[in-house]
Amino acid sequence: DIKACLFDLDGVIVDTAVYHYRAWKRLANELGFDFTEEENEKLKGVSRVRSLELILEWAGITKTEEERAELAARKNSWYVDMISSMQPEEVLPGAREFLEEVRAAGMKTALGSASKNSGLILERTGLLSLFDAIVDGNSVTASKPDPQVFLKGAEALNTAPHQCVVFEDAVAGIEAAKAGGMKVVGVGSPEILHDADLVVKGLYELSTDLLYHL
Ligand code: B16
Ligand code: MG
Repeated sequence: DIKACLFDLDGVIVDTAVYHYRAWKRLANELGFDFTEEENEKLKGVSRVRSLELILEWAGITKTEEERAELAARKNSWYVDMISSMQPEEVLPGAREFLEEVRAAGMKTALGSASKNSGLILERTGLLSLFDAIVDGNSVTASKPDPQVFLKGAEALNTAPHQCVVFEDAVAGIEAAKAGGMKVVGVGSPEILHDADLVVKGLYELSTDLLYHL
């Protein structure tokens, strides 16, 4: 039986990827280079520190650890500026409704995100009260595909991993869920997310009875 649902944030609940992209692009442009939208895809679900390392690698640029910390902080200040004015309307189609349905069916909910800004995003979009636990970039030491973020979520909800379903848009997140012994629903394209137990285009396609067939 499924007792808990663990949700990724960016790409599943909200589309903050566009804001991440704008802020990283501005940083890259200030440093005198650019990166493609295709490269940007590789930053989804990846931590802030690792994202910067990848962008610098693509540009063939080396920076000291201290410089990297300053650059990541600069990008984050622009990103935080943008998400500070997010609105409840920016929640992806069906996400709020699905969270409500899951809770009404007696299941617990947790967030499992790489972001250190998840609290602000959930507050701005009015979703905070729909989560029983929040596990995000502030509480993990290993990033997806490591299962830590989801294992901590299961633990916070007092639920065994095999009784949890993870909702994820990133390949690394699907791997993390599988490594943690959980069921996983991919949100996005079936060609990319083929290791998931089920793939949907968005949470609007789901209802709780589909979860019992996973
Ligand atoms: P922050 P998720 C991830 O969110 C984003 O997909 C990724 O692009 C970002 O770098 C990461 O959060 C860290 O975000 O800079 O706010 O700590 O998909 O894991 O919810
Ligand atoms: Mg994501």
